[in-house]
Amino acid sequence: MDLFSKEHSTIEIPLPDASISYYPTFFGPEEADALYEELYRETPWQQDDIKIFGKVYAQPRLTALYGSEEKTYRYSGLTMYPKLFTPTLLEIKDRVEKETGNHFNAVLLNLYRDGNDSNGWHSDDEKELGTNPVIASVSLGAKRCFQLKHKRDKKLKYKLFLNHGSLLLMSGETQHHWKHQLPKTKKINVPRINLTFRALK
Ligand SMILES: O=C(O)CCC(=O)C(=O)O
Ligand SMILES: [Mn+2]
Repeated sequence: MDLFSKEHSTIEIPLPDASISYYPTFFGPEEADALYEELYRETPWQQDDIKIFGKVYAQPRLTALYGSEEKTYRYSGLTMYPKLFTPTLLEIKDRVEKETGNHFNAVLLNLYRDGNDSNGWHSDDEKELGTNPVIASVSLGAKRCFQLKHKRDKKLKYKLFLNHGSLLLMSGETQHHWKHQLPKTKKINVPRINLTFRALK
């Protein structure tokens, strides 16, 4: 076994009131390329409307929800009904579960077609996720900036660039105290796929 294998390098993000680990090379480059190609082509991407402060907008990205059961997921005035996990998604889920020791029964896929697609400030704190949800987020494709800000202490901010093939794990009280977003950027004109594994109660 190669103890120095890059695949196992983990970076603990040193933020107060949060528990966040980053695995920059969770999937090797070839594997990440193959997963990206397959998910890009095979996923039935949809663009839903969301409601923010009573106003309806088209979501600034495409999404798909998969799960092992028929549990619905509600956020921003939208109710999503999962499709059953595909073999590829089950394989990714298995790898994430083995590495993190957590169990997930749903995954939300996001497709950011280019830098004009985004995900605004939010916490993953919907009631379906229970208290202290664990969110495991896999990134494929374009390297995009992921930002975090503390809910009360406005001085506390952090940003990191999520690599092709990386995993970001948010757990503990992170969602109580922090918001995150994926801002628009003029610098990127290629797609990124993100998979956020979740445990719906
Ligand atoms: O695309 C990302 O990295 C973040 C996705 C996200 O925060 C979400 O789907 O809740
Ligand atoms: Mn989120």
